[in-house]
Amino acid sequence: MESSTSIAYIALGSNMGDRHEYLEQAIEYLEQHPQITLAGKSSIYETEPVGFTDQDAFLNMVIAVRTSIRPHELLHTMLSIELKLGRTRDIHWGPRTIDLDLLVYGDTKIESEDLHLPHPRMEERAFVMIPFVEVIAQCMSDQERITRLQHILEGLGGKEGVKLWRKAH
Ligand code: PH2
Ligand code: MG
Ligand code: MG
Repeated sequence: MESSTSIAYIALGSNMGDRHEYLEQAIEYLEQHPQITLAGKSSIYETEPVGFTDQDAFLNMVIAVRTSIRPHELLHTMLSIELKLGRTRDIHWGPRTIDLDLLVYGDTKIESEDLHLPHPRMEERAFVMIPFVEVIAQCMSDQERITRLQHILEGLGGKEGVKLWRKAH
């Protein structure tokens, strides 16, 4: 791996078919990329659908990866994995085999048409913040940032819709 690497955080979600298998397969595909290594993994949570509520419950988790590829190339890799795992885009916010969202890429800030970093709505979503805070505590040494995120999480609504499904070991 090249010397210049960053830690990126990716949210995974599935609410169709074998949800757990889709999460596992997505992680496997990411790890197959020669410039991506897994750096951390949250527990898996079963979560009530947010936004479009007339759909099945999700499994959600967050992973950390160490990578030397740039944010847009990482996003492209994630989109191609979604396609390989049968993702279609029929209903906005509707059911999906797998959804991979890039949350954070190091300290990079991006505002482009297809990519906003950090993810602009992540701090409003308990199904993202609960696993995110769990995994950053494994991977980040920036205690100030961790504490700030823990405070946001404390004040966040919708946490009752997020239940531990499989604890990370
Ligand atoms: N993703 C959405 C919309 N609503 N709700 C839950 N619980 N989990 C998700 O991953 C999710 C959602 C759009 O990406
Ligand atoms: Mg999403
Ligand atoms: Mg998405």
